[in-house]
Amino acid sequence: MKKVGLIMGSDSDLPIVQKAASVLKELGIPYEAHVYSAHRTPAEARDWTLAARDEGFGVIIAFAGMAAHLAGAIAANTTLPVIGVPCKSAALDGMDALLSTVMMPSGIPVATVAIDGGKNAALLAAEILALSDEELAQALIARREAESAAVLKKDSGIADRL
Ligand code: RP5
Repeated sequence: MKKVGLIMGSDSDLPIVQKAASVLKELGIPYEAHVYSAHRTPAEARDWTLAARDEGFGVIIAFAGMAAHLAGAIAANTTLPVIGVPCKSAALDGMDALLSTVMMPSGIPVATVAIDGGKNAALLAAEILALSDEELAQALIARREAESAAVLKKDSGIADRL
């Protein structure tokens, strides 16, 4: 199976990266994590990205806060699918990173998930890999069914809580 690259702009993004890593682990998807900043280590971020396809990566998830250009900078150097996770910071509550990540100019796509949306980023990466992996596709269907069952269980108990 192809690997997922988890690239964070700073280790302060780690709690959001952990949300993604735990979903990938649960689904048995191999991943590799790095701290590469688009502005502090642009050469390392570029070199890793240029080698990613040959190294067996199928999807890259980029996590960054503030003026978050990491996902876009990575997407500029690969045609692998790049998922951007805007990370919340103190000043603007993540709106800065959300807009910086989602408003990519035409031609270089970044699939942006919610602010601090590490879990959905991993699930989206899994869905992309599942296009060519039937076992993973079935695991995602089973996961959805378990989530539906959990909601229906809450539904059947809600009257007792009112
Ligand atoms: C971004 O700036 C990082 O992705 C992080 O979310 C934010 C703060 O970085 P540090 O101050 O932790 O280095 O580049």
